[in-house]
Amino acid sequence: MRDNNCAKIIIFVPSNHYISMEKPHKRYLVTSALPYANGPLHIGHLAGVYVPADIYVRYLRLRGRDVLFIGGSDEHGVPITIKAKQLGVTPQDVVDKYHELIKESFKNLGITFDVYSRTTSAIHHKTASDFFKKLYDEGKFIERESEQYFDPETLQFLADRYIIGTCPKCSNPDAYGDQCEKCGSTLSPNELINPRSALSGSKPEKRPTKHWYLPLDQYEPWLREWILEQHKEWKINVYGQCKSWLDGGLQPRAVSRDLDWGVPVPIKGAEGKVLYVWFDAPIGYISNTIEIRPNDWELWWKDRETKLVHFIGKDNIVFHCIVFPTMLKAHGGYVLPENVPANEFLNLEGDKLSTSKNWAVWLHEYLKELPGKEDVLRYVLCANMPETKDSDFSWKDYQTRNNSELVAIFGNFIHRAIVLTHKYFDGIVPPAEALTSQDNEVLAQLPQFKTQIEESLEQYRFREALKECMNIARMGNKYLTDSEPWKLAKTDLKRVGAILNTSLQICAQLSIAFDPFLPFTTAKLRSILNINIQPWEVLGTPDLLPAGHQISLPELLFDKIEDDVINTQIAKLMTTEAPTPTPTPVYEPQKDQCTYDDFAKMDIRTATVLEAERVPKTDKLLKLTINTGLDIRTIVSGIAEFYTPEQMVGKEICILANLEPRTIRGIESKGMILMAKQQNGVIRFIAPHEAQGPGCTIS
Ligand code: B3M
Ligand code: ZN
Repeated sequence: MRDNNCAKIIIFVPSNHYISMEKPHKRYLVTSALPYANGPLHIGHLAGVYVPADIYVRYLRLRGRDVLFIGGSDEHGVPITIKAKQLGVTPQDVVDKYHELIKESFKNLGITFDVYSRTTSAIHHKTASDFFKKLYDEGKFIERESEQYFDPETLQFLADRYIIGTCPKCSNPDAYGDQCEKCGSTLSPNELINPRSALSGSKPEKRPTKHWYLPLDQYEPWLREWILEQHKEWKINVYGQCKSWLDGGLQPRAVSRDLDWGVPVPIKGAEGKVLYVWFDAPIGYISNTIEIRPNDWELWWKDRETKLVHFIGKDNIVFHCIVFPTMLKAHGGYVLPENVPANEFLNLEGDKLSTSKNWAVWLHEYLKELPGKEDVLRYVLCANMPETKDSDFSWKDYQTRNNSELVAIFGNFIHRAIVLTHKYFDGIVPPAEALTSQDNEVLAQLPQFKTQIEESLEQYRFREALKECMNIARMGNKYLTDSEPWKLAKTDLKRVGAILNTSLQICAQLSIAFDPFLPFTTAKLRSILNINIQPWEVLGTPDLLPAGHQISLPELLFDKIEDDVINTQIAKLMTTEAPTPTPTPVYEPQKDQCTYDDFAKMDIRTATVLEAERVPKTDKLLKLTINTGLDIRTIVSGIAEFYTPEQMVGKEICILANLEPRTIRGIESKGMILMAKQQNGVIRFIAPHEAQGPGCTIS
C-alpha cells in the first residue's frame, strides 16, 4: 500500500526514531504554508516555515535536483473577513494590500519561490471548485443538516470566530467560538456560556443549515497504515501529533461554510455557502503549480517519482497530515506528501509572539531598519529554529550570534585568508606545493563535513547542518591561527603559499556549504573569490581555486552590531502597542438605480431625542424615545458602540419614519435613525443643519 514507491532503506535508531536514506527522486515539489493575507509576516512565520523551506530548496537546486518551490497567500476564510471589519474595508482590499507586502518581504529576505500566487486567483477558484465537484459527484461527501448559530439582527450564520461568550474552562467573558485566547482551550460555539454575536451583540439563534462533510472516520484505517506504519521517519513532533489525533478517533469534517467570502460551493442550492478555507487553501498548492506549469503540472502532482514535502508550522499539522492527504486520496491520482517537517513555535524574548499585542519582529520593518542584514536574520532564525520544541528569539542572542559567530568566526576567517593572499601574493592564489600533514588533515575533513551536512539537511535538521557549516569556518580559523603563516613569510614563502592555498580552498568550500543558508553572503564571497556559483557536488573537493587565479579585494562579509542598535530594537519592543490599523478609504459602490417614486415612498423627517437608554445585555443597542413631530415613539438603534445614552439626549436627528415596525429584543422599534458610516466603520448620526425642530420632512 505504498503511495510513493521510491526505494527507501529504513534504519532503526533507538534513541530517536527512524531515519531514512533515500535514492534521489526525479523531482521535488516543495510547498510552504500559504500565509493568511491579513497582516504582515513576522519572525515566527520565518523560523517555523519559510527559512527552513528555502534552505531545503536552495540545497536541492545546488545539487541539481528538479525542484518547484510553491508559495502563495491564503486569501479566504474568517481571518480575512475579521481584518476587513476591523479596518472598515472590503476583504478584497485586505488581501490586495497584504499579499503585496508579504510577497515583497519574502523576496527581500531571499525566499526563492518559483511561484507566489494567491487563492483569489481565477485559476485557484476553478481548481478548488473542480476538486470539490469531483468528490461531490462521486458521493465522497456526507451531506448533513445541523443547527448553527445565526445572528437575527445581521441575518447571517455566524462563523465560530464571530461568536463570543464565556469560556466554560476559565470564565473569560470574551472567549471565541473556536478558542479561548486566555486559557488556550479549543472550543466549539456550543460550549460557550451566554453566546453573543460579535457582529451585532445580539443573542444568536440556532437555525438549520446544510453542509458537506469529508468523512475522515472512513479513512482512518488507511491513515493509520500510511502514517503510523509507513512514515515512522517523520519528525517526532509530527508523528506524535498524528498519532494522538488518530488514537482519539477521527470525525467527519465540514468542508463548507455559510460565508460570503471564499470559493462558492459549486452545486445547486448552495447559494451563500463557500468552501471551508482549509479545504481550498491546500488546493492552492496545486493551483499555483498549474499557474507556472500549465502544461506539465500533472507530472509534478501525479507522477510517483515526485517527492512532495510540505513545510508548515505545528498548528497546521492535522490539515497537512490528515485532512489534505485524505482529500487527495479521495480524489485519487495524486501523490501524497512524502514528509511534513513541521516546526514548533518561536517565542520572542521569552514570551509568546502575539500579533494582536504587537509582540513581534515584523519582517518588513526589520528589512527597512536593518538593511543589508538579511542573512544575519536567516542565520539567527536557523540557529534557533524551533525544530523539535519551541525556541526563543532575543535581540541579545541575535547580537551575540552576529558578533561572536558570523563576524568572529566566518567573517574573520575569510577576511584573514583574503588579506594575507593580497599581502604576500598580490591576490593571486599561490601553488599548493609543500603541503604538510597538517594541511592534509584539514583538507581530509572536508568530505566528512559534506556528508554530515547532507545527512542533516535530508532529515530536515537545519540547526545541525548550519552548525556543521560554521564548524568548517571554525576549523579554517584555527588552522590559520595554528599555522601562523605571517611568521614564515620571511623564511619560507613556499610554505606560506601552501597554507594560504589551503585556506582559500576552505573559503571556496564555505561559499558552497553556506549558500542555502546565507545566500547574500555567499554571493558576496564568490565575488571576493572571483568565482561562479559551484554545484554542491564539488563540496569536499578542495581544488576549486587553481594556482594563479586572481581574487578580488578584501571586503567584510559581516559588520559588528553595536549595543545601540540592539537597544533600539529592544526599546521598540518594550513600548510596543497594539497596531492601529490604517484604513485605506474604500467607498461603498453605488447601489442600483432607483426611481423618484422609490425615493418618494420613504418618509424621512427630522426628530429630537427625548430619552435614551441601553438595551440590557447588549453591547450595541440603544433604546431611544423620540419626538417626530407627529408622535412620540421608540426606535431601537445599533449605535451604542459610538454614542452613550447621555450623548444622545437632546440631539436633533434624521429618521426614516415609515419603516415597517420591528421587534428587537422584545421592544417594538418604529423607524430607523439615519447614520453616516465612515470608511473605518465608525458611524455618526446626521444632524439637520438648519432644521426647525422635529417633524420637518426631508426630500
Ligand atoms: N493560512 C494558516 C496559517 O497561516 C493557513 C495555512 C494554509 S496552508 C494551505 O497558519
Ligand atoms: Zn478559557
